[in-house]
Parts: sequence; C-alpha cells; structure tokens
Amino acid sequence: MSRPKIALIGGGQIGGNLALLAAQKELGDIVIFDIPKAEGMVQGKSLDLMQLRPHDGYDADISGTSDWNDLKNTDIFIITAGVPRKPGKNREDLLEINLGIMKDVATNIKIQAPNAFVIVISNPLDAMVYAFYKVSGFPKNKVVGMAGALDSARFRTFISMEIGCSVQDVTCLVLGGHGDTMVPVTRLATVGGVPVETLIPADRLEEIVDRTRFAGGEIVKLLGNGSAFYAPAQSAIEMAESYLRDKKRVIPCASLCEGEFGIDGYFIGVPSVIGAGGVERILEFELQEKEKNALNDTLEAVKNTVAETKL
Ligand code: A3D
Repeated sequence: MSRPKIALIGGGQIGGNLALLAAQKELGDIVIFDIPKAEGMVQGKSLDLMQLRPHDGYDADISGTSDWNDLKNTDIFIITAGVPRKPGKNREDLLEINLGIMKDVATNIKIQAPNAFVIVISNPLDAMVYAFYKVSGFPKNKVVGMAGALDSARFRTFISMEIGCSVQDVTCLVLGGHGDTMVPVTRLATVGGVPVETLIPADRLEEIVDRTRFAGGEIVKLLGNGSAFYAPAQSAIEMAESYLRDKKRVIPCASLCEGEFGIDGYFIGVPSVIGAGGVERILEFELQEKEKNALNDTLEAVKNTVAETKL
C-alpha cells in the first residue's frame, strides 16, 4: 500500500509547521503548495524537512510546488492559503481577500482530487469552510473547519495554568464560531473528572473564558506580524491523523449542521467524530438555556459573515 498523499495549500507559518508535524507523525507523503511567487520558499522548506529526516528517521517524501497538477489524487488537503490577521484587526477583516483565494483553491481541488477530505484553516474560518463547501460541491462529510480543536486547547491551557495541574487531565469543549462570540462551555469543563466550576470561583472562570475568546488576538498583538501557528498546526494535524488512521476521535470542529443544536445549513463548531468516513457524526446534546442563548449569538455572527460571501 502506498503512503497517503497530504497536500498543504499555503506554505506559510502554519503550512510549514503542518509539514513538520505530519512528517514526524509519518502521516504520509507531503506536498506543500503555494503561489508561483512563493514556490522557491515552499521548495526550500521541503528540502529542509527532507534533510531533517536523518535525525528524526521519519519516512515521508516532502516536496514544494505551485503547480496544481502535482496535487492529483491527494487524499487529504489542509488549507491555510490566505492572509493572517494584523494587530487591531479581526478575522472578518480578511474576508474579501481570502474569499477570492478560497474560491480559486476549491475550484482546483475539485479538479485534482474530487474524493479528498478537506480541512480548512484560513480565516474567517466559518465563512471560509462554507465557501469551500459551496464552490467545490463536496459532500458535507468531506469538508470541515479547524477551530474548536484550537479554541478548546486554549481553554484547557488556561484552566491547567490556573489550577496548576497537567493539561492532559483537563477536558473542555468550546462550541460555536471561531470568533469573539465562541462558547467555552464551563459546565462541561473538568479536571481529572472534577467539574471546574467547583474548583475555580465563577468570576475568575469568567475571566478565563474571556481570555479564551480573545486568545488569538492576544497572540496577534504580541507577535506584531501574523497570527498563531504552532497550536493551530497541531490542532489540524490531530484532525488529519484521526481521518487517515480512522481513529474516530471526538474533536470540536466546524462541521455542517443540518438540524443539530437547532442549526441548519451552517458550519459551526460542534463535537464531531472524525474517522475514515470524514466527519462521521456530530454528537448532539441538550444545552442549558444560557448556553443556548450563547450559541444563538455566535450563530448570528457566523450568519452575518457567511452572508457577506454572497454564495
Ligand atoms: P501565512 O504565513 O501568511 O501563510 C499563508 C500562505 O498562503 C502564504 O505562504 C501565501 O503565499 C499563501 N497563499 C496566498 N494565496 C494563495 C493561493 N491562492 N494558493 C496557495 N497559497 C496561497 O499565514 P498563516 O500560515 O499564519 O495563516 C494562514 C491562515 O490561517 C490565515 O488566514 C490565518 O488567519 C488563519 N488562521 C486560522 C486559525 C484558526 O484557528 C482557524 C488560527 C491561526 C491562523
């Protein structure tokens, strides 16, 4: 059996880290694609990663290209093509430029690999994954957005920092859109099985929730040029691994809801089972009144951005 073929569309900050992590996990052979102006850059990164192999010992071929024909028969695409946020700007400010890029990418992926699984990372996430789905005409189980995995990892991080415990023992779920209205569900957060609401006072927990909501912006401000890339890359790799190895991990992802949580026709962050069938199932559960209202608010924000795509 040949190795799976993984294509990374966009070889910038996240793209480069995706390539490193995918290679180290031996998920498959990797092609990094970027615009012609950046072809040398992705070829350089690929060569560098090939030369890391003797140290790490991973078996993976890594190459860079700007030719869509090199992406024929790809098994899985991870899309970061576009521009990242700048300090003082929000994700929605990227819509116009990244939408044009996403339309072009979706059209080409449909030609080269119509049966592939696609993970979208480009922002504004919920609108970009919707745009990919509409333009490509791919089935809903083959298209998903990475956001909840990262937002939940951020929530877990801040809780573990607060409690002073291993992050491995913190479980959290962040629902909704990938924006300031996202919904970290405090009721479901646990540390070693103990509800976090019994360990952290409500007002302090609210501060942690707020920090989670604005965690991306906090990093954008600190970096001064660009947005987070290590944790976003690993979040997407977890999703890719679950698909390629049929692990059926339950990961919060922007999946297409068709009635789940009362949402119809929008990609939004919900707990999703990712396996060989792509998004195999959305785990729906009863929300409390306050959580329902918060989810409605985030849905409105997603709807507004999606409406701007005019798709
Ligand atoms: P960056 O380092 O600028 O890389 C983007 C790459 O895309 C560059 O190398 C561009 O040349 C390339 N590109 C532009 N147009 C095309 C095209 N038509 N085809 C192929 N490649 C193209 O950005 P980054 O890697 O830091 O971020 C990439 C995207 O991810 C941005 O939109 C970010 O806002 C987004 N992002 C999302 C999250 C989520 O959690 C959803 C987190 C962090 C960043």
